[in-house]
Amino acid sequence: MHSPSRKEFVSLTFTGSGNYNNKQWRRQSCWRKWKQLSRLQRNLILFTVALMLVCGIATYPTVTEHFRGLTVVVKEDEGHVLKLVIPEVLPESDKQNQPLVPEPPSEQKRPPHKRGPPGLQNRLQKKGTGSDIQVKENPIQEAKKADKEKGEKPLVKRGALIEADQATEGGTAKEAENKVAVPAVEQGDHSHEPEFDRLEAVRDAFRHAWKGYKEFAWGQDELRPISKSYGEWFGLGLTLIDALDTMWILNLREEFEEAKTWVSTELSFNKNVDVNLFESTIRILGGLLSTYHLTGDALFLDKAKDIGTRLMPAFNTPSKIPYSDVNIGKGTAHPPRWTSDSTVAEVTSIQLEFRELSRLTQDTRYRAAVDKVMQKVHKLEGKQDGLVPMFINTNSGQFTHLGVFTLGARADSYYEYLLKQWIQGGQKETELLEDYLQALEGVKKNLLKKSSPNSLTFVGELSHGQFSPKMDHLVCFLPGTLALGAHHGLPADHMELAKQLMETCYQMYAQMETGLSPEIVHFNMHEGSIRDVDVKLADRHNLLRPETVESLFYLYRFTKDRKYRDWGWEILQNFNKYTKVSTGGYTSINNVRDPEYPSPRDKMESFFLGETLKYFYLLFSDDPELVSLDKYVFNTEAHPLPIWPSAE
Ligand code: DMJ
Repeated sequence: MHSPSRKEFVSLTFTGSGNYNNKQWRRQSCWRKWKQLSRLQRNLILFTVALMLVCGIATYPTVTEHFRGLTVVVKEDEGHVLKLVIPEVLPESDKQNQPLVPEPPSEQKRPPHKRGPPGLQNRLQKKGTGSDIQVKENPIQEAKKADKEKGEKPLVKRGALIEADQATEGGTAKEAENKVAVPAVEQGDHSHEPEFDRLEAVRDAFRHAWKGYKEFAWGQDELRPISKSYGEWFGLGLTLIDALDTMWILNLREEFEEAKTWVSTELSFNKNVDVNLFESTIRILGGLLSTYHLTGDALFLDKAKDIGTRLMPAFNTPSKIPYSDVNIGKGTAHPPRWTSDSTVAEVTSIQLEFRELSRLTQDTRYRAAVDKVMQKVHKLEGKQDGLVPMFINTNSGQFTHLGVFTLGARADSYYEYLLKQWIQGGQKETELLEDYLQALEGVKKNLLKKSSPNSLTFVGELSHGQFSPKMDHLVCFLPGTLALGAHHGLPADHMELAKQLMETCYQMYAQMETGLSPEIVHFNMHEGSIRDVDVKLADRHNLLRPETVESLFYLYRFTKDRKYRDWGWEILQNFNKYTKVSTGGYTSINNVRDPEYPSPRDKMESFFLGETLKYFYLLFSDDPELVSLDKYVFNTEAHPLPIWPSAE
């Protein structure tokens, strides 16, 4: 019998001086040593060898494809490490639902430029070298392949949804983050897919958004999709009205009829409520007017006239520059509590709607009020090369906070409406055109710069002579507006600039880990920068805004360059992946830089239905007569209004 101590310690020694040529001796020696081992030791060795064998087989793809349902291939490390869950060790029921979970990329793991160099990003993905994960030979993929071989439409699998059920209303950002389901679908190349599929995908997205609104927020201003509730702003069914013409354009007639019934039976503007003049003009008045034009239904014109008339007290100011807020029930108006200033973009981006209301009703008061604002602003001092400050005083009628210039928040749609009013009125109002052209020269001279290292053209800001390379997502309306101007006969270099800025706006999406743009970016300008775009912590949110998709639509309509559609398709897929809530609706998110925890904000803005989805649909539609840009001009909330016949 061996002593316990001998059993416990065995050393296998291989000496360099042994007779290695004597094979028989070696076999005998090994066998003897093997026999000397305890059963436990032999079992341990056998188990280790077996484990190594299994691991070897499991990582050898051509073998595993025959035995396993799923093979995961990491194509390129872009900061993600995959945790593999081998399906065989799971119960059958779990296998079907098991996502591939990318580990949250730590700061060290993150390469500085995650999504490939600008300009290359799209091409990389198309070649299939840029995507993180490919799922091969699982049943869905096989079914897709089989469908394709049969010539049938392949099954399009979507990303995992944000699970509303798992989130708490009013939870902390961290709590909310933990509720986000992780996407489980590959990002492949869909550029070959027929436009029909893309149009259907937009209709699906609309239906999904509408489902949430209908179930949890019907007749209210905004859906809160995570908490399955709603938010009130004006208490006027903002989302429903903003979405009316989108439903018409997307040919969602059933949904449209339901909404129309609500407008005719429930919508009343006789309410003691303060509304923002600009927001209610562009969303409600604009939405009702365009729906009237598309449908010919007088109900919408009656409602438009009602709200338009109730907003008029806003213009009763010493300067005739309107107040920001109106009580539509009492007929009183006032500036915000803390100032007597109004925002320049707000007082100069209500003209298309009030002018059209005058034309339709033959009541000149609406147009007179808004034209006066434009005439005053045209003459004001305080501009720099046609660029306007962000505030204007309702008493003095003068610009305030002088010396700060942006094409982003508080000034953006001033520039947009200069051009669009000129188009709306049949290109006769030369002051508007002059102001527009001068402002563009001002942009080129003061705000237009190139980023490093990839020379993206961007529009920054100016503060008392100091340039800041900050650009709001809101500025991405500009490529579309420039292209629209060029289409209506303005210089061809406007179109060239539009194309450059369009690329920049696309990169604001493509360079983010979720493929969705943040609210604000800062461009790098110094030589030797590693990447073009930086995002500050406070600016990482995405509100489902439309501007980039809007510009893609214009650029595609005028150039027919398919890349604009493909960029739009990528963005739509990323909205589906990171902002879609499983129980209905889409949510704005807090963090576009973290695909694992985009952190839902629990709010679906009305412009997602009014603008973003509408522009997606128009981008993918092949019908140039579906809201022809020679017949209509879109207001800043994507509501098409007619270009006036030349006689008017
Ligand atoms: C919309 O209400 C309008 O497009 C407006 O001009 C800017 N803000 C939002 C969308 O981002």
